[in-house]
Amino acid sequence: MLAKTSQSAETTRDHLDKSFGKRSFERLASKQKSRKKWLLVQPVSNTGMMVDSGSVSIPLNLLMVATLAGKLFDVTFIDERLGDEVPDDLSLYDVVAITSRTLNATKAYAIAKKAKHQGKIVILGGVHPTMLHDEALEYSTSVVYGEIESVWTELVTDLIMGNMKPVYRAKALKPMTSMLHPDFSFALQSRNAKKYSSRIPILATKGCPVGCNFCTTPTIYGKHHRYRDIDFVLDEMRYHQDRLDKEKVHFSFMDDNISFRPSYFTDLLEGMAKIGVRWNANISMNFLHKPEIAELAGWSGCDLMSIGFESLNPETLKSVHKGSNRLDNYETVVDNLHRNGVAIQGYFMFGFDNDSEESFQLTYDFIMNNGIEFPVFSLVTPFPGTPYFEEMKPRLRHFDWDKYDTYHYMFEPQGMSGDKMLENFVKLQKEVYKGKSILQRMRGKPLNWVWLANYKMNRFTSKLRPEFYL
Ligand code: B12
Ligand code: SF4
Repeated sequence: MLAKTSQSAETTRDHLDKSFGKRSFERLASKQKSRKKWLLVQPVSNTGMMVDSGSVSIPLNLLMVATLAGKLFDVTFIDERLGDEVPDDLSLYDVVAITSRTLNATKAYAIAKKAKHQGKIVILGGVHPTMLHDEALEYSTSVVYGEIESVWTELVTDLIMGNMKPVYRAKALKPMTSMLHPDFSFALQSRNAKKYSSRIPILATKGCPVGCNFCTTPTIYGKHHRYRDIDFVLDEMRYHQDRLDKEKVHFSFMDDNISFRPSYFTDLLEGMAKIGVRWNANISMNFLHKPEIAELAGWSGCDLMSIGFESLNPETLKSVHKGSNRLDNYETVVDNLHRNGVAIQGYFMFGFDNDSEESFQLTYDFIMNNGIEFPVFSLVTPFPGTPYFEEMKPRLRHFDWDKYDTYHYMFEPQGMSGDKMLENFVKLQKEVYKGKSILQRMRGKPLNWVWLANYKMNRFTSKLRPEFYL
């Protein structure tokens, strides 16, 4: 029994490191007196905006935690966004582990506080606790900085030894080659699981070398771009095809920026084309101005690319260090994708200091002239831990994490008053999603879920008012 051994924690860790390499996790589990019971929680945010409503995606981040923990411990998985509830009495559990982004940090902390009062070991992970670990430690026993895989050996040893540290932060990130296949049964066993989007989350790469100053990825994962063996990714896809007994399974890549390494990306596309899946992903524009990449993407089953156009204003793009976006390429990128049957979810941000009333008009013209199928508008939000947050801190209107959902007004831009900005922001959304505009943007497009998404947005935007964003 490990907890009573006279070995020092250090020696035990060495032993466990070897065990993880050579022996199975199950072998280690058998060394515990009784399997510890973990409760894993995906909290629902308090925001009133359309973020955690409707069909939500299976949280791959917490699923990875469950997959690792499930090898050694008994795991219960709760996703509050589905309507699952965290019990008031947590006596069934030894460890309560919660994932958190900024928009649900208040909720995560409330659960953590309750669990800590009941004497549980509380572990907080995810982007927000990573960025503000001192704040997160007020509510927890330990905080995991960044990905769990890179600190798992140390964390699990300390847990079994009863010797938890406040912060787990890897000196070096593990290669992704050995990333385990996520075990979806943890998420799918909920009686509310049908509320999950049918698109299956999958990961091929992590990290992004672009370095936008408003994004957390460069801070947490550096500018490295790590990737999994393509065969592992395709194996995981085939597993789901077998599980669901169909070929055209839809996958949603959770990668920060899947296209960064062109040869890896094109090999992956060729692999997917062979097995006949459908997929969508976040992508930066770097290579999409090349017609052959868009052609390969369409041929390999891509039905949607999510692209951060962010702004039509070159000064703004420069100010946020979005070097991958070249305005000259915007129309070519869109045209290349459209010619290959790939729809575009285009992200546009407002509220920058360089924004003027003209920025809204330019964005409207770009969207309408280029038939962007699914435009998403947000307000620029400096997230804690990013260079942009440090820069904007003195000007931020509040630190109410519930409103850090990219749909709240954060600071007065230099180029126009806040009122004017919000008035234009709402007007733009209403214009783009009014019936006539939808018909214009979607002319000739296949009748599928994108029309439905537009219909929902039409209903949502028709009720919008500037004060919703305050
Ligand atoms: C894919 C993605 C999405 C997808 C899927 C989200 C989902 N439900 O999983 C979609 C498009 C739906 C989405 C939506 C949003 N997103 Co998003 N998204 C991402 C992205 C690119 C990857 C996330 C991911 O799944 N990575 C793969 C997993 C396996 O890795 P991971 O998240 O790093 O998880 C590891 C660690 O965090 C850690 N960990 C995580 N949880 C826990 C818990 C415990 C207990 C432990 C020990 C460890 C641990 O271990 C995990 C496994 O390695 C990130 C950028 C990023 N790299 O984080 C932005 C990011 C998370 N999104 C962001 C934002 C702002 C949003 C939205 C608010 C945008 C909007 N207005 O709609 C919504 C919020 C949705 C929600 N309710 O959370 C921000 C959040 C910033 C912040 N500080 O909160 C990020 C960081 C991007 C950025 N701007 O910097 N997003
Ligand atoms: S391109 Fe996307 S993922 Fe990469 S740093 Fe910029 S916002 Fe983050």
